[in-house]
Amino acid sequence: MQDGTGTEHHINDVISVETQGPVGLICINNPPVNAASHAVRSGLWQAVELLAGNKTIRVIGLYGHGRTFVAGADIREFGKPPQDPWLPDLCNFLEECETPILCVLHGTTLGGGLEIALSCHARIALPGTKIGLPEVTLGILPGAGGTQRAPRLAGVKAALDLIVSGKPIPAEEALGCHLIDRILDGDPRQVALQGAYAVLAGDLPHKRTGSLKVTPDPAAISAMREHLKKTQPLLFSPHRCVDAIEASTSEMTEGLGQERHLFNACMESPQRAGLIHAFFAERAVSKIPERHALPRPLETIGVIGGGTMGSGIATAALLAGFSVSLTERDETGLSRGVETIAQNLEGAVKRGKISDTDRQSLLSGKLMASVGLEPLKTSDLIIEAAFEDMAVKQAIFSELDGIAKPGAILATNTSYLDINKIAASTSRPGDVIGLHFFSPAHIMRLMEVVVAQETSPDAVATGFKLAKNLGKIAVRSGVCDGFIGNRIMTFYKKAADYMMLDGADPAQIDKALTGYGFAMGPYQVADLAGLDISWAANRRRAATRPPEERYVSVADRLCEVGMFGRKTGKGFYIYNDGHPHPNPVALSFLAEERGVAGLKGRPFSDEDIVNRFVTAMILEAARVLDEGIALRPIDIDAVFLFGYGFPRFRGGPMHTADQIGAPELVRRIETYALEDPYYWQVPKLLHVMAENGSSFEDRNREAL
Ligand code: 3H9
Repeated sequence: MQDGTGTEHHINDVISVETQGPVGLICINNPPVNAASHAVRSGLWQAVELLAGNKTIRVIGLYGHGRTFVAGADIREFGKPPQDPWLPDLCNFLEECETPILCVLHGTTLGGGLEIALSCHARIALPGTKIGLPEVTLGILPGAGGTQRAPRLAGVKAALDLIVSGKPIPAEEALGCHLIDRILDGDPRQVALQGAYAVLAGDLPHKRTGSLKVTPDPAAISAMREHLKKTQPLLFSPHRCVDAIEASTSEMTEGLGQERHLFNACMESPQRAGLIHAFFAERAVSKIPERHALPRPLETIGVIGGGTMGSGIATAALLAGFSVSLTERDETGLSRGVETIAQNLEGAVKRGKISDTDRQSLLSGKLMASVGLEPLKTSDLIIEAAFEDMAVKQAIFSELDGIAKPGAILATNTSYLDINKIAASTSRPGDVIGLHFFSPAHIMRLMEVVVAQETSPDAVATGFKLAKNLGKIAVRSGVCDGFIGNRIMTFYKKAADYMMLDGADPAQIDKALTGYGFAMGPYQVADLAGLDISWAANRRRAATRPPEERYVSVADRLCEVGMFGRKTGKGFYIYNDGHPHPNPVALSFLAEERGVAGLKGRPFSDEDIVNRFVTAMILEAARVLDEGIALRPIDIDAVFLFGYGFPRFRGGPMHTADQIGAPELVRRIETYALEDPYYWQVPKLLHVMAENGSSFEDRNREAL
């Protein structure tokens, strides 16, 4: 950490100081991301006090060791009793320091890290640095002076964009809006030293950000408020961010006071807990029992089937830089697949993901398309996305067994079928795994990695590695009908159908659930996915459906008259002008079905709809957990957050269950059971939790 001639002194485990003539250097070394933990805050305070008290030191250079300068406050400390010094006090202390402090930004200088930098008196970023205030994505606002100092340097409009979007910007843009003073190449320590001498020489001006005045911009403030009202009406913290930035036109101390008040309100909001849970869920899912196994090499990916799923998977693999071999049964299917991939890639160009030249070279250089399985003999990993039928899949896997090279991973994209049976049709069940993508596969972030009885640990590790390469979030699931996501969805979809039969119209159910924060309601989802998809599964399950189970056949009847949802323009809704309008045919089928069941239809409040739907989701999720299909509650949360449009600010179904509490969930289920004792049965796990007062979070903590 030191290669000069000065003296080095460790303040504590994470902060060290060094003197180089008139320059004092402070280094933060708190891997992995130099989060501003209590040790960092107290060590930094002491280091500045030490150097500021040394009359020979005329400038201080502050930098971070490792991959980044401080990436934010330590999120793990949120919700625990605060420990002095607080980050806001530290930032004020840095700003007040008589000795000028130069800060070097590198890596991802985010949140509290940027707030530290803004409190220093000059800032230099290394090329490639990403600079941002992402607090809003965690349900809070920059609470260590960020809402006051960013507008002082960059103006109200730029501060609004940075803080309300939460999106990091490149160093060049930060330079353009004066958040930083210079971009300089080198390692952080060298740049700190060089910058400090520039400050000493008067080449790099230094100033106190808090002493600057903000020019009011009421037009930008009200435009942002209007925008948020339309786009994020349910979220709490974006609106508070605007309030705090508006306060930056006051004196610094007054603005900081206002920021504190608004920050505390965000911290107390349940949305903060939900969003931070979602942040950790995204990272927790990779902590699987197989994480120490060595993934197999991955260069070429084979895809069997050129339908929507197969083409989407091939697109995702191409976009991640893999060579892809697409196969189909015949030329017609193959050209349809290639055409879909070409369209998907065009979409990626439009979204700015790739250039048109990239698109052309992916299509001509990385994609190989052929009829029959033979060309897959060189693929490292083969994903079958053929028709959802056990006999079809077994035939493919048995043929593949004779073609795929030794060590190739044989994956199925089945969404419901028993992977143990598919694996049994090969002589190498250890290589067989489920990789369940979600449609559109090149866009949706979730991928379930389904581990069958004999799947080897390195095959599982390879599935996770593939997900990482594709930019997806992989969740480990055991084998059952529908795995984690579709199994739970099949169950809660019934709760929606029963409410529909008992009196709530599909549009009311969808509206209540989107009002709760779901991206779409169950009937909008069904129309989008295609009613014909569940029609096939419904027919498959019909033979084993117990007589006590209520069954609502509106969707099946729509399929019988050719209404498959969006793809045919009609389903639960009609889409003649691009917008959904209730389909009278669906409503008449519903009325007929109510008549046959002797039901008049009773009113449901939106609250009742949400409670029944979410309770059903939690009920089946508790069973999935108890059976060991999901490793931990947080894995189930990740599935629903990243694959099923569950509102991120609510943290997922299991996090929501903890907010409701097991005793209340048991009470609800027992009440609903008075109407339908077959469907509403309290799962064993919820009974146990209600009795011993434990939570799903307790289970996460034990497992992680
Ligand atoms: C804030 O600053 C509030 C202030 O305004 C006011 C206070 C008063 N804390 O993502 P990765 C962990 S709010 C604790 O896999 P990458 C992470 O959990 C904060 N831990 O790496 C993981 O642990 P594990 C504002 C953190 O390279 C490990 O580091 N800042 C924090 O893909 C590696 O993370 C943010 O919101 C943290 N702040 O991405 C930034 N950050 O290995 C949040 C990370 O045990 N962080 N960890 O699973 C990020 O966006 C990404 O982590 C980052 C690196 C881009 C930095």
